[in-house]
Amino acid sequence: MKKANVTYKVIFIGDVFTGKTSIIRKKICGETEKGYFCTVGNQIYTLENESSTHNILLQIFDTMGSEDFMSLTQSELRNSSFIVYVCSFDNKSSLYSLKSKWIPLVNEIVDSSSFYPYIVANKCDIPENERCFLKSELDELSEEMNAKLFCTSTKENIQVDKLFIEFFMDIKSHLFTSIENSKVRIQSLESLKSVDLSRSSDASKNKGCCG
Ligand SMILES: Nc1nc2c(ncn2[C@@H]2O[C@H](COP(=O)(O)OP(=O)(O)OP(=O)(O)O)[C@@H](O)[C@H]2O)c(=O)[nH]1
Ligand SMILES: [Mg+2]
Repeated sequence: MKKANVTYKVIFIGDVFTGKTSIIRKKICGETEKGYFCTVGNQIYTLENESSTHNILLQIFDTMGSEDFMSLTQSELRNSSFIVYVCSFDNKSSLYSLKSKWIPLVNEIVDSSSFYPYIVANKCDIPENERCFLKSELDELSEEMNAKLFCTSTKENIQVDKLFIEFFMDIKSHLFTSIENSKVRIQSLESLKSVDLSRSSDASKNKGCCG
């Protein structure tokens, strides 16, 4: 049986220098960024995976963290199945920005039930005593938002693969639920049909009674 093709969009957002590009390129190209090259324009990468019934294509949008380009990012948020909020352990304000800027921006544009929120705290190779915020602050935020939390390091290759595997796991369970839902829909349509039939026989009975 030919498998159906499905495409899901993932968008990485967050302040400059948090490591959005590094995370994506670590997974897609296997490379660790040596220097800093600020992203210019939204870059799109693709990643494929299969389930027993579908070929799944992940379209990954790498955005610019700079305030000047927020309108470009804004237009890409729509139709995203996954929104990944990125902050980094070397910068306290990158976490603060998620709360004050990025999360409100998303809430303004898209319905919270239309995507899976993820929080990524990058640069977890930085020793705990040198980090600019505590893991407990992330736990609190992820719980509040019902978001999955990943602490990644592209430098030491920590949790980068796991993050992308999790997208596919969510997609597979979503697809499975949709298939199950469509089965339920078919079943309920069948039961509706039998209700309709009995109603029409009732109606004809009534008609006979009144006529
Ligand atoms: N220590 C450490 N540094 C990292 C890690 N990931 C990325 N970096 C460094 O952080 C800097 C910023 O990385 P980028 O991936 O370019 O950041 P960005 O979020 O894409 O930045 P913009 O495109 O400007 O929004 C670079 O110098 C990277 O080498 C990490 O896991 N650990
Ligand atoms: Mg970038």
